[in-house]
Amino acid sequence: MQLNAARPLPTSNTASATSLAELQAWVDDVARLTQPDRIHWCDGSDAENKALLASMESDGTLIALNPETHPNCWLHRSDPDDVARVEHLTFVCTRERDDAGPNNHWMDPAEAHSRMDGLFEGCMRGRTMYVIPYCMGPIESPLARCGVEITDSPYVVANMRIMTRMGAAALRRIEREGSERTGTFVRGLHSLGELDPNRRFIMHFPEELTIKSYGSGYGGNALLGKKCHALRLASWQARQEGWLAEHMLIVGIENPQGETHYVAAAFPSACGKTNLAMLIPPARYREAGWKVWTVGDDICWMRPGADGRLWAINPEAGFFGVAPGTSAKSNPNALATIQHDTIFTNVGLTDDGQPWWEGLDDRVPAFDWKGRPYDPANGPAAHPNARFTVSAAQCPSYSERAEDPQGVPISAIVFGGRRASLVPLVFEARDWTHGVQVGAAMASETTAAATGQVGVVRRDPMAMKPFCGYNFGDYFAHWLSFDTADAKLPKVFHVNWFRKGDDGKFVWPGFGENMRVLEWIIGRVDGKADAVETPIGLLPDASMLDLDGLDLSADALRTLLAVDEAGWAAEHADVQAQYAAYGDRLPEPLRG
Ligand code: OXD
Ligand code: MN
Repeated sequence: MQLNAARPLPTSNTASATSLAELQAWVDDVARLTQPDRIHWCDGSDAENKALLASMESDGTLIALNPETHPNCWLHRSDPDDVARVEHLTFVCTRERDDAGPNNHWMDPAEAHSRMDGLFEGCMRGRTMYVIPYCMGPIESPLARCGVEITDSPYVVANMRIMTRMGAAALRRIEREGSERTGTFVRGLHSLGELDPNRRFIMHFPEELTIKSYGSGYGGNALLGKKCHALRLASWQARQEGWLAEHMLIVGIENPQGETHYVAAAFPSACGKTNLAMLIPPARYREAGWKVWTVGDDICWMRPGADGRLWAINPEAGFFGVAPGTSAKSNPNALATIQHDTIFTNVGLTDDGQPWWEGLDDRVPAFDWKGRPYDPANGPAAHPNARFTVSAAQCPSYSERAEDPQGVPISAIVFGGRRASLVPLVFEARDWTHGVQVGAAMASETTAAATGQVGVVRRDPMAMKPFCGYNFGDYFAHWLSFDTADAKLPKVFHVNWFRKGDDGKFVWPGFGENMRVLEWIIGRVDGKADAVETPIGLLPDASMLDLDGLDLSADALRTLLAVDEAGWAAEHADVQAQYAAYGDRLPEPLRG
């Protein structure tokens, strides 16, 4: 393998050397600690990527998929004990414990550094250390932020190349920001270590803009630009600087008049953010001229613009989507996106080398995600948290505005979770403060995206429980603070696609049909749709939604749109009981 070991040299004057000199000093320190055999500075080029993929193919890290059906696609089988985020091993290490809050695991920074440095000592002997400069957000965007990840995993390099703007352009921005003193970069140190779950930690040091991750190669633990930087550290920075870093998709809804409203929607992991971001409207809507544009499927950075509106970018450049359940029915755009140049992780395989997962189609796979001949007695062929990593630019519905350095203006914020009971299909908050209350009270059933029990309802405020890098009490106060005199804030909604009937089946058809709910939401934003006032907010009745062509019984509609006041009183009491942990930090509007 030909890899370029050259170090970056400052390209202009001595002042510009500052950040690169700092970067070089940090890389030298890390190399002294971890003792790699080689150091490779990633430039993000095609040649570099090709060489890395070839070397991973030759050592078995990647398996080439069928080149006829899936050109340039790869399968990675991870260690079976390393398939999801590990929230119990993820820490926020602030000087004051209360700044991390009861919503995070906390460790004293000095103790955390010494524990991590103990793990990192000599861990890259025999390995290559990759230095990955990356930018979260379009390279020229004032809302974007840079980081550098050091890793000993070529799989991480290949994934970071898809998920971020990685390489030479990011390094130039780091250099420029250093010389202009306009920004600083996040430092992320990662090693696969021994992939031992007992020697695994994901540590965040927000006050130092530093991440240390050891012992896992799984996306959310190892692609440090994603959850660690773009959510946990960015949420901390965002609070200090007056913006928001959120676990939200961004989608553009274009009406038949050609006007596009951008909606940001927060759902917990594996609750359909990718599907909603890539929604294909039902035929009637398409014929009438409705279109849906994908800006992002997981993370949204929003900042008030000069016009008082919130302007948002997707800091990522790719999708790290959940494969199981993705099909021609649930998400045709995703399926089209992942036909080429995609890395699949922990999916099954057909006998002709195609990726396969439960819910894709009715073929029978030949191998499961562990590489064993498929036997249903061993469980599903694909791990329930099997993933695809793919460039967003390959998505047929990718929005032109996704690359706009200024971002897109947000008309509506939508919160949602998996709730089998109580929570109606959709409701609107009365105002911003109520919207914050609604988001803060969110709950959802847990999924396979994190290790632990699946299907248990837990509170997940703004879908940020695993990702907020500071005390939720302060976070809620930060959200409330956006309601200033000249702000033109988005309307706030809550949706629930996952309501079940007495027979245990989903009542709402979901997927493309969610367009009907989005139409009502856009109608509310435009002042064109009606709503009924209820104790939990503003709801449509059945006559206010376009339900044409849907086979929903009167009973089903009652289930979807009724407000069970006694049930909501119990919900409120549960929310208040959980808030008690935030003590004085809980802002007044969330009390009582
Ligand atoms: C993700 C997650 O991977 O939320 O996006 O776990
Ligand atoms: Mn996510």
